[in-house]
Amino acid sequence: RTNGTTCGLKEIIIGRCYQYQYTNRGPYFNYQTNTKDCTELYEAFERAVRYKPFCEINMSTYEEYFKLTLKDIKPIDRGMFWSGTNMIAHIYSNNGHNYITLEDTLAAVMLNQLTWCGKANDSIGFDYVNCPGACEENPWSDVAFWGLASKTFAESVTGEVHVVLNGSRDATDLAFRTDSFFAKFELPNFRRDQQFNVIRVNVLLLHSPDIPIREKCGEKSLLILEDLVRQRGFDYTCEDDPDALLMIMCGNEYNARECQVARRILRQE
Ligand code: NGD
Repeated sequence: RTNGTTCGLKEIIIGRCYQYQYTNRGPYFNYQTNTKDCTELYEAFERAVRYKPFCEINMSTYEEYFKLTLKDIKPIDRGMFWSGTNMIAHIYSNNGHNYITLEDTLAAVMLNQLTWCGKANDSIGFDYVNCPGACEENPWSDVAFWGLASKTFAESVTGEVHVVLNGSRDATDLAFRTDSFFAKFELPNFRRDQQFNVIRVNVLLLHSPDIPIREKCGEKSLLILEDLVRQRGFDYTCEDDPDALLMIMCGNEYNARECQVARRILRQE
């Protein structure tokens, strides 16, 4: 990474928080119960990172931030996770109207796609020129924010859970990678208590139109995932290219050969 802290970090975070809470609200928003003070949330974030060298942070750095922003949500049967399918999964989740991904929560909306790193002995306290990539002496700094975001979100979901995976990644990058955020921070943190429980993990396995299929349900890395899911006591299902998701993919790749059939069927009178 060669970029520094995003210009206007504070204004963007506070603005996104207001936007999320005061313009997006609707009945579908019942997964976040109370309205929060945006300045207070920004200050919790700032206390965690400002003046602090990037390589000295870890997951506990952000504990207070996520306690304030993410601890009170409870997606029931609507929690959605993704790996290698960022864009499609979010078109499908539809800002929390349909499913709820981490990125549909206030905690993640405020920081998604932003870059930041603290700077010690500095009046501004953020480095706007350059943020380090991974730190050799502290691999946790790199995954501190999104790792704890993933863990906290995974602990909040109950009932049915959906995972959108990519079965068209190239040979070195399987649909279920054991070093992904999903494998390291989400799946291991699904709850299985008496009243607060994940019941079933449903895999939605996507294959990009006209791209060679690497893995289908029941093959290779999907077998590893199924094992892990069942070991933890959850039911497991896997579906290749569910219609709703195929339509989204074909909406983006209208001219793909594999989308022609769907188009003809749609146009039949
Ligand atoms: O080692 C890493 C790394 N690996 C992936 N990514 C990484 N960022 C690091 N700093 N260090 C980033 O995560 C990269 O920008 C990818 O675009 C993104 C997702 O990686 P992907 O597609 O391989 O899937 P993962 O399983 O690793 O992560 C997606 C799941 C999903 O269920 C979200 O709830 O984990 C959550 N998530 C993780 C990382 C980042 C969300 C984000 C985010 N909103 O930026």
